[in-house]
Amino acid sequence: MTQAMTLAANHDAATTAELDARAKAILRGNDRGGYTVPTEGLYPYQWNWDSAFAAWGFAAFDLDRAWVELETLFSGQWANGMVPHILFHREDAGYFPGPDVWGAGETIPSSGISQPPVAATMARAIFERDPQAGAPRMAPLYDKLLAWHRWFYQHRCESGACCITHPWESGRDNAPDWDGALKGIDTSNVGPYTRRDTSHVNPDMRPTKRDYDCYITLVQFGRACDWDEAEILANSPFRVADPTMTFILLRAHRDLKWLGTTLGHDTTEIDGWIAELEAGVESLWNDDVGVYDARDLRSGELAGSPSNASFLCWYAGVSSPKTEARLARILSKVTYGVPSYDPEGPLFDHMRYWRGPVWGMMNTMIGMGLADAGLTDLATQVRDDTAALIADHGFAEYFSPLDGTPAGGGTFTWTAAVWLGWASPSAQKGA
Ligand code: 9WN
Repeated sequence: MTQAMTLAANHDAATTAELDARAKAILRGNDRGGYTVPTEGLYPYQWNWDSAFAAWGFAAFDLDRAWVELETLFSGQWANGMVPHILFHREDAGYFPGPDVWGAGETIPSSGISQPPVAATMARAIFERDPQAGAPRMAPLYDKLLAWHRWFYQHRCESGACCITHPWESGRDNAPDWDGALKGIDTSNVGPYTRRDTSHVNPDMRPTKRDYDCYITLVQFGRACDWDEAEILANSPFRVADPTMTFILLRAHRDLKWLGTTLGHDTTEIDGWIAELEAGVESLWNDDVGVYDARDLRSGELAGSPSNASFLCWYAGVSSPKTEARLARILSKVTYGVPSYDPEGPLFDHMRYWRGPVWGMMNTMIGMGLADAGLTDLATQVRDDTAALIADHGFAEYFSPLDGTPAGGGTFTWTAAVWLGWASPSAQKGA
């Protein structure tokens, strides 16, 4: 029994039913009418991959609301197929950078970049709960998902890996994966701005000032290009192939193909995308560090960052015995897996955002992948660690892998969704 499992077994603070009820109340409480904010205050808008997880969480108790979440997300889709990483439905001074800084959006003011495409995978899971009722909702959504996946193929896939044009696009904002690529960015013209995140949460748990200068410089660059992908591709100082994006997109393609086949569509185009990513993903393997790694497409260099993105390989249907051993080792070093960065790595920081803390929704994808691959012991360990973390430390945005200290925002949507959809003992009974 791992340390986390022992903690879970011992805890008597709340029953499963109480935790299920709390998780549902968090989703309801973060519901702003058709979309769910990640958490009150810190993130007052609709975020892309958060919303896909929210939809899946709602599906545990309100299928109609689950479909509405995805429908609202795709109502902000651009004509070129891109689905933005933030939809600014209603202005809120509590978040920076807001719509005035991004200067983007078509039907709805939005950011100018995307986020990891978990939506097809979550749409499939929701559809499978009740295919008959879901069919009229899934049919129009399928076309929109297909257009988004085509956008990834056209604008983000290079040599078989999926890249990002901004650290925020990966969803792992300040992961050490981007440190090298960000080093050369000149931020001297960024101008004055006021961050809002550090007034909501402890700055030590957030990206640094230098990180933010780079983030805002890249937003200003994209806006100066009028968010034209060809111009961004040609001239952006930041273009990095990302294991998170690559594995999540590969998995999403497989689920989209399943949906297309089920709905009676020709999926030949998707087959081509799958074949390219299957072949290309190995270009991200870093044999020196023993992980799937980020690669700076400007310099060609691998980042040398042992992050939890590497453990998404099974979720994408990619088997990797070396990665199994690495995961087992990392889990043996922490109280709660899976840390976002190897605790034995030089940059490990147990409370700083994507440089060490555990994220429940990453664990969910890792755990699901392990289960699909038949790696039952590891899958169970990752799920039990996640359940113990939430049961003992609440529904926080992220947590210390060393002692479970909750960090970032509280009453967090995707943590509640992860509980309802996967980590809760009641989710396992229903599975
Ligand atoms: C920038 C909403 C989002 C998540 C990201 C997470 C964080 C935003 C921020 O919050 O990023 O997109 O302002 O820090 O890194 O994964 O989608 O929960």
